[in-house]
Amino acid sequence: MTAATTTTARSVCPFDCPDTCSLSVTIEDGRITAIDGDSEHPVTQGAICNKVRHLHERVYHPERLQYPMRRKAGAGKGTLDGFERISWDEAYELMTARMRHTIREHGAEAILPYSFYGNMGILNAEGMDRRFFHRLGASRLDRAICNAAGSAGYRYTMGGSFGIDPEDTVHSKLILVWGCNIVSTNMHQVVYATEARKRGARIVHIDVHRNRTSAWADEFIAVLPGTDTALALGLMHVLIKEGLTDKKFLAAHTVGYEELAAKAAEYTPERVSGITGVPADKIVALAREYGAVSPSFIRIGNGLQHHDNGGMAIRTIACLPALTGQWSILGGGAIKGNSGYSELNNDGLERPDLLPDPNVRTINMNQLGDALLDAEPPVRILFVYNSNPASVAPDQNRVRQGLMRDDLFTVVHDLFLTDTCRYADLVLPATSHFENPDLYASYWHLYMQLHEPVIETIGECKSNFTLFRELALRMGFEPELFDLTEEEMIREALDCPSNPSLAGITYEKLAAEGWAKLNLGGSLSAVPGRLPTSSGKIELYSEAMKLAGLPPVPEYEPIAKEEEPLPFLLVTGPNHSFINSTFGNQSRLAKLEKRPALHMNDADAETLGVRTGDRVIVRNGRGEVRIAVKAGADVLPGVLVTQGLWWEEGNEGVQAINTLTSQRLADMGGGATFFSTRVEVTKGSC
Ligand SMILES: Nc1nc2c(c(=O)[nH]1)N[C@H]1C(S)=C(S)[C@@H](COP(=O)(O)OP(=O)(O)OC[C@H]3O[C@@H](n4cnc5c(=O)[nH]c(N)nc54)[C@H](O)[C@@H]3O)O[C@H]1N2
Ligand SMILES: Nc1nc2c(c(=O)[nH]1)N[C@H]1C(S)=C(S)[C@@H](COP(=O)(O)OP(=O)(O)OC[C@H]3O[C@@H](n4cnc5c(=O)[nH]c(N)nc54)[C@H](O)[C@@H]3O)O[C@H]1N2
Ligand code: SF4
Ligand SMILES: [Mo]
Repeated sequence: MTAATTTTARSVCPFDCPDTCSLSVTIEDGRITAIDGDSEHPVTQGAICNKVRHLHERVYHPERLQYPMRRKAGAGKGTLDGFERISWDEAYELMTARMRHTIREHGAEAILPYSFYGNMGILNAEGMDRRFFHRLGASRLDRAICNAAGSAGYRYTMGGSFGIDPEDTVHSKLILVWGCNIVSTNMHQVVYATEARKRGARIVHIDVHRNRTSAWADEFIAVLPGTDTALALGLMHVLIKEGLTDKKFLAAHTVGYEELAAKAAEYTPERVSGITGVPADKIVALAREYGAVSPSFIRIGNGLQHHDNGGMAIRTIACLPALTGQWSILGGGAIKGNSGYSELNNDGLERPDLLPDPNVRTINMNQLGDALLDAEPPVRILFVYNSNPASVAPDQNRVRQGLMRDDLFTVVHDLFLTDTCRYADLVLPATSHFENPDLYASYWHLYMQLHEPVIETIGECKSNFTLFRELALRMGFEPELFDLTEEEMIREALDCPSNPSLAGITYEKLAAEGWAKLNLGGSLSAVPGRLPTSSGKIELYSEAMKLAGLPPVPEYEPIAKEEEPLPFLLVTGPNHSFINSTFGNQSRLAKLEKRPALHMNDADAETLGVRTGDRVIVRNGRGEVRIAVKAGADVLPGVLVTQGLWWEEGNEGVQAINTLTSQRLADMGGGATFFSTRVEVTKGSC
C-alpha cells in the first residue's frame, strides 16, 4: 500500500458574498478533505465562515448531480420523479434541435436565459454564457434581483459603485452599519470593525430586526421598514441646523448643497420620529455624534434597497459622508459596494455587439412569473443556470404556474436537484468551482483573484463555460468566438485600459501571486476627482434624476402603496447558514437554522392570541404560507421578519416564502421589492 499524498492548494470562495475569501484547500489522494481560510490573504486572514469550512461536503454530497437527465415522455412537471439518464450527446442534440425549431417557428426572442450569481466567477457567471445568448439573439435578462435599486441610487450620488477600501475601516471611530447584517453576510467587515472598536470606535446598527449584528454592535436603532430616507434626512436636518457640516468639502466636492439643505429643513426630528419609529432624541443624539466624530464610516447594506423606495434610501444615505467631509479622511466615508473599481472589459467578454437585433426585448428577472405567463411572443425555452428561481424569485405562485406550462421547455444546469428542477425538462450537472479555472473580483474588498482547478471534474459535470462553449460549437457558431480556453477569455477580460484601477493587474501577475490589489492610484477612494457623475462631483442635487422623472434631491416616499391595505409589513431576508437558497439542502447547515420562524412583536402576538411555536397563516392576495411564530422584542409592532430561502424538497411543511412577495419593481434600476410586502396573519389550525 502506498502512503496517501496530501497537498494543499489555493482556491477562492465562489459565492455571492462580499468577502470573496481566499481558501486553503487540503487534498488527499485527489479528494478535498479540509477547507480553511488562506492565512496569507490580506483580507481573509485565515478566517472563513462555517458554511464554506464544510464545502467539501457539498462537493461530494451523495445527491450531487453527475449526469444529464431528461423528463420521460408523459411524466408531468411539478415533481422530481420521472427523470431518466441520458448522455451529453443526447442532451446537446435535444437542446440544439429544440432551439433551431423554436428560432425557425417563433424567433430567437422566444428563448430566455435565467441566471444569477450561484458562482461569482467572471467566466462562469458573465462570460461564455452571455456571449452565447447574444450570438443566439435570445431575449435579454435584466439581472436586477439583488442590488439593482441600491446601485442605481448610489450611482446618482456617487457616479458608480465606489466606496472606500474596507481595510481602512480599522481607523474609523464611528461605524454605522445600516440595513446590513454583517455578522451573517460580511464577516470580515466585522473583523475590521472589531479592530476599530479596540482602537476606540463605537458601532451603531440601524435595522428593522434585532439580529446577530445588533447583538454584536454597541447600539441598536430599530426603524420601521422602508423609512430610512426619512431617517437620513432627519440626521441631515440636525447636522445642518447645528452647523456640523464641512463647508469646505461641500464647496469643493459636491453640487446641490443648497437644494438639499432646503429639503432637509422639512425633516424635523419630531416628524422623522413619526415616520421611522425612532425616538426624536435618538435622532438628535446620533446626528450630533455623526457630526462630531471623525473618521466615521457607513456600511450600507442591501436590506435597505429591497423596498419600493430602496433606490432613494441608498441615494440619500450616500449623501451623509459628503456633508461631514468624511471622504478625505483615512477610515471615513462609506461602502455600499466597490465593484466600480473592478470593472472589466465586459463588452469584450460578453459581446453584446453579436446580437442580431440590438432591440431584442429585455425581461426583468424579478418578473419571471409574468414573463412566463403573459409575455408576447411567449417564452418557449427557459435556460436556468447559477440560479434557483423556484425559490428566489418573487410571486412564486405565478412563477411556478409559468414553469408548469406544457409548451415551455426548461433546461436547468445546477449541482443539485433544486426546487426549480421540479419543472425542468432537461437537467444538466454542473461542476463545483473547485473543478474550474476562473477569475474572481469582490464587490467589497479590492483584490482580484485567479482560480486554478484544485480537483478533477466529478462525474460527467460541466462548467457553465464548457457547457456554453460546446453548445455554441454544436449550433455551428464561429469557432474564433467560442472555441476559446479559459485563459484566453480571462486575458480578454483584463484588457480594460478605461479602468485605471486595473493598471498593473496582468494574467501573469495573478498566476504568479494568486491575487493582486486594485490600484487606487494613492487615493483613499474615487473621491475626490475620479467620480463619473456628470458634474464629476458628489451630486446632492441630481439633474440625471430629474431627467429620469425622479425627485432630484432626496425626498421620503412611503412604501407599499400598491399593496392591499393589510396590517403587517413582512421582511424576508437571508439567513446565517445558507447563501440565498444555496446550502438549504445540506443537513449540517439546515440543522443549525432549525426551522423557519416568524419574528413578531409581543404586542402583536398578544392581539392575535398566539405564542412562540404556534403556527400561523401569513397571507395576501398572492398566496399564503404557514410558519411558526417567534414572539419577542426583536421587531417593532406591525413588522414581521423571517430569514432564509428554504428548500421545500426534503423539508416537510416548509413553503417558499416568496409566495408572498411581489413582482412590483423598486423606484430605481428595476430592483426587487422583496421587503415591501404587506400581509395579514391568522391563527393556523396546524
Ligand atoms: N450568510 C449569508 N450571507 C450572505 C447571503 C446569505 O443568504 N446568507 N446572501 C448574500 C447576498 S446575495 C447578499 S445581496 C448579501 C445581503 O446581505 P446584506 O447586505 O446584509 O442584506 P440583507 O441581509 O438582505 O439585509 C440586511 C439587513 O437589512 C434589514 N432591513 C430590511 N429592511 C430594512 C429597512 O427598511 N431599513 C433598515 N435599516 N434595515 C432593513 C434586514 O433586517 C437585515 O438585517 O449577503 C450575501 N451574503
Ligand atoms: N424573499 C427573498 N428573496 C430573495 C432575497 C431575499 O433576501 N429575500 N434575496 C435576493 C438576492 S439578494 C439574490 S442575490 C437572489 C439570489 O438568487 P440565486 O442567484 O438564484 O441564488 P441561490 O439560491 O444561491 O441559487 C444559486 C444556484 O446556482 C447553483 N450553482 C452554483 N454554482 C454553479 C455553477 O457553477 N453553475 C451552475 N449552473 N449552477 C451553479 C447553486 O447550486 C444554486 O442552486 O435571491 C433573491 N431572492
Ligand atoms: S461565504 Fe463569504 S465569508 Fe464564507 S467563505 Fe465565502 S466569501 Fe468567505
Ligand atoms: Mo444578493
